[in-house]
Amino acid sequence: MGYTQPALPYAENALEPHISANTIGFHYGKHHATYIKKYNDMVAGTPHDDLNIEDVIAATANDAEKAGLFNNGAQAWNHSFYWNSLSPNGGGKPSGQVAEKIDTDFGGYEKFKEELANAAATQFGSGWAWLVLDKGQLKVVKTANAQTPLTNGMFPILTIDVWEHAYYLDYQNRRPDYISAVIDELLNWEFASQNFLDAQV
Ligand code: MN3
Repeated sequence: MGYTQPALPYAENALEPHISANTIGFHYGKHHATYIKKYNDMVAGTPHDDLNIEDVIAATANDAEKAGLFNNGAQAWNHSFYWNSLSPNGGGKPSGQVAEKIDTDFGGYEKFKEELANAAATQFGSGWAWLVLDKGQLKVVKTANAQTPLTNGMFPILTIDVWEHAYYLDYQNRRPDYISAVIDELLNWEFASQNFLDAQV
């Protein structure tokens, strides 16, 4: 059935000055679009073409012969989730049920923030840092390359892309500065709250 790139949920310049329109233009318009094109080219005419993308990701995880399909499908999904994890009105402390759960499971927002920033900074090479709900508990995890917590039975709540293409035009080698800007100014807690509620069902 293929996968259609979702519209960016804000203008390309909406995350400035923290992430530039130039970065979003390449990241959404080239990197994400290319993963989706390759995924659609690879899945077309195969038995996997009857499945939605989440099921294709699950079916191809850890299958070396399907690595190309998995990598492009997972990157298509991860990036769609990342665009929604950011908001021009985001950042700072959450409120509501997800905030209470962060207090319970991490011992407060500041400890959560430190753990997320540390995971994002220490992911060696390309990958992702995530807030997930795992067996009823909020956790921070990191994944390499295209890997996604979807295939480990976890519910993603928020993500930060730490591939160099996510920050290099704006921050060059200063990955920690990009991470701080995302956490303090951009994380979309409305999206997180909705994911947290959906994961309870
Ligand atoms: Mn990326």
